[in-house]
Amino acid sequence: MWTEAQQYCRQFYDDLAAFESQDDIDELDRPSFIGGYAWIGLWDDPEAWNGTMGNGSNSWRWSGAESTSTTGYHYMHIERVDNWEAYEHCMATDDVGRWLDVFCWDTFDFLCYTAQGDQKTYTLIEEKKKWEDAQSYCRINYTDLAMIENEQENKKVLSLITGHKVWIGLYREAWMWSDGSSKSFWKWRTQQPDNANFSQSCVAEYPDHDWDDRPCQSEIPFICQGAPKVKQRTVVKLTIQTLANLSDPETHAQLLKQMEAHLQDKISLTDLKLMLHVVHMFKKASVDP
Ligand SMILES: [Ca+2]
Ligand SMILES: [Ca+2]
Repeated sequence: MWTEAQQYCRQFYDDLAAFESQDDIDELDRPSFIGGYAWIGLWDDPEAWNGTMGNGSNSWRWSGAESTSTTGYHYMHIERVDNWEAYEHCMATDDVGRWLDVFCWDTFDFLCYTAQGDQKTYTLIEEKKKWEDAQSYCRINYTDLAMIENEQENKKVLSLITGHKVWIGLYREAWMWSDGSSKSFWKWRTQQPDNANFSQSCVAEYPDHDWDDRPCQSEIPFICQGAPKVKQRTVVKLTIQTLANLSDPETHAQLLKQMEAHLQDKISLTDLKLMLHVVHMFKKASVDP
């Protein structure tokens, strides 16, 4: 599973591999014996956008605020927010006002709004445009494409648009790198991504380094980035002179406890384990010359 691969890479390396340029790909030393797909760190976590207004870098954003939702309010038709063919990254309403994701290049009537303090006034424009063109129109003539942040505002909207399918001001920038790298470079295989069967939100690369979105549950090899994490071990040697019987378990435990308390004050260790090796030293009897 992709998430298990992510967990593994984070534990033993830095993270799943991210690629921001062709140079990054050229540096990749992919073992030739792995012939099939291997997970990389790119995904489009549905929990950030599927029926929810999340705060991920791939979540829905309001055009009017250039940011994700602060109220979490939405009126999505959840089964229809499905990122069909992996390219439904703009939000329109159906004719009863429920929100669904559609291709940004589709053309619909649209809803602009004007902000006056906390109040929003909505205006229906009956002119079919692509999302981006509708956004430009609203920004020139009003405040922006409609931003709807609570039920009260949605009531105003519903009374205006019933019977129309309209653009509202929601869009998202799909995909995110597990390590937070910027999404500036793409290496998709022809006709990918396609979100086949509405179930592909994790990305694997082929041996030729082209990318394909695949079902996240697939058990396939994966590519981590970063040097392997090595556990650091510090050995401290102490010499103790005592008359106590150190082979007695209770004395042994007591001594360990005291040493631990003593050491924790002096050095900061996250995982302190003490082992006591008892060495009996016998002093040779000195002989007077
Ligand atoms: Ca859809
Ligand atoms: Ca695919």
